[in-house]
Order: sequence, then structure tokens, then C-alpha cells
Amino acid sequence: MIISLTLLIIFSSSFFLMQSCKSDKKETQDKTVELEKENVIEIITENMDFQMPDSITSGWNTFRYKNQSPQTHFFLIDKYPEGKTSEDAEKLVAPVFDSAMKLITEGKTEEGYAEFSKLPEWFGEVVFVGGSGLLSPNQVGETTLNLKPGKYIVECYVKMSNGMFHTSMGMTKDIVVININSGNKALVSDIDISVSSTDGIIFNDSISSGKHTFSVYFKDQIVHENFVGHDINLVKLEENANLSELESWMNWADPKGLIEPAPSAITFIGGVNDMPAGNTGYFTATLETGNYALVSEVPNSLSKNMLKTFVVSK
Ligand SMILES: [Cu+2]
Repeated sequence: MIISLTLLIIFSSSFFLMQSCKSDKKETQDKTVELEKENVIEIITENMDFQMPDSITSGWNTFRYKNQSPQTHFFLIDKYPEGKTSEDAEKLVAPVFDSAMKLITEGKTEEGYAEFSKLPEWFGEVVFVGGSGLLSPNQVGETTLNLKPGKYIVECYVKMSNGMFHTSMGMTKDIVVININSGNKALVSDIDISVSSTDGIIFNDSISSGKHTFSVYFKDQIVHENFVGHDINLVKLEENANLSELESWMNWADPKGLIEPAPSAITFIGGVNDMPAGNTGYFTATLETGNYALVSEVPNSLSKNMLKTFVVSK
């Protein structure tokens, strides 16, 4: 199975296409004005949706993702091969994931994974180019990414309690990154994180409370056992947080992973989603004193040094 780091999932594009047609010119203009005023691209999820502009400038952009829904979500931006649309994704990719997850959930793990060999060959060319970390309900996360012009698909593949991917519930959206640069510069970070398959998550963990800008450097990128690459998610841990529960939840291919309800006593507050090796993304977060963790959305994160706890001091 040469499904490179891509495995994701664009099930329903018909929903998305309907959404595109609905947006009229006035709405687009209003959104552009809003963007110029704040210099931030707002994404809102209320009910299995991505409310955001259809087209954005290239270069550095800060995405402010507001999760106003009762579920946990992220956004991930996928670059599909030239000429491939969300329609191809719906017809050729979605059925494979549906049947694979069904088999895995029934305990037929091997048969489930075997389903993935039915993915179209070009699916291995899909590239994840970044996005937010996981966000719990009512959280707002800011992630800053550098995007090249082109057509992309935004998605979230967390699962509902019945095992269905959010992607098949409407959380896919085509966007165009236009050939005009935003003119924004990269952020200046005060906490630098490096993540790789060899060293795991590396950072200086003496962190004080307050607002911080984290840089996330992808020293390398690989395809993990669940077909996705490593990323960075920041979580706040309450006193009774269970780390091994968190670890196993961070694997979508586990029937109990990446599914509602999310682990209790844990709040996801953002991060940077999968990116190819050599790239850097940024996220900001305001931290209170207490216990936190950085974790990748991969299986066996503890043994990979991809689940790191730290204490925020005054
Ligand atoms: Cu979601």
C-alpha cells in the first residue's frame, strides 16, 4: 500500500458544492473587508461545517478557528493532484474509507486495512499542507501557515459517536489560494518546537503563564501506522486526566480513537496539523498555570516521544 502520508478522506463533496453555489458576491466582499480589517482568516464551525471564505491570498495567513459546536474538531488543508476534484474524492475515496472503518470497527482489522489498497493510485499524491490542532468545543485557536497558490480541500476527519467521519457529515470545503501574496511575514515565536520521527517532540519546557507564540518545525515527516503524518496538538490536562486514554484516543484507525466523546479532563486548545518535512507553522495560545501536554495524532505516541507533558508556572 503506497498510500503516502495522505490518507484522508474526502467523502461528501456534494454538500460542499451546494455550499459554494450559495455564496453570493456580496457575502464574498463582506468577508474580504473583514479580512483586511483584522488580517486574520476566520473559520467557524457550528454544525459539521467550515464557515470561511472560498478564496484566500497566498503566503503567510493566520487562521482563527472558532469551534462553536459541541464536538471536537480540527481543520486540515489537503493539496489534491492537478485535475482531481472533490467529486473524485467523493466517488473514489469516500467509499473506501467508509467500508474500511466499518470493518475495523467490527474488529476485522486486517480486512479493514486491506480495503485501503482500493484507493485510487493518485491518492498517494495528496499532500497535507497544515492546519490547526484539535480544538475542544468553545475553544478558539490561531494557526499561521504559508500556502502556495492553488486549489485545496479543507477537512476534518474526527469521528461522530457512531463512527462516521466528520468529512462525510459536511466537513469538507474546497478553497482557492489565489496568486496574490498576503504580504504577511512569518510570526516571531517565543517557544520553538521541533517534531520528527527520530526525536519526537523537542522543545524547552520551562514555560510561564501568558500568551505564547509557538513555532512548529517539521524536521521530517513519515507515514505512521494509521497512514497520517505527525502533527502537534496542545492540550490542557485537568487533575484526573488519563494520559494513556489520551494516547490511544489520538489514533483515528482505532475504533475508539478520534471519536466522540473526547477523553474527559482534557481540553484541546490548538496546534499545527500535518505538514511536509522542512516546513514551519505557528500557533498561539494563552496558558494558565497548570499541566499541559503536546501530543501527535499518531499511534503509540509515548514510545515515539510524541506525548510530552509540561508544567506552566507563574
Ligand atoms: Cu470535525
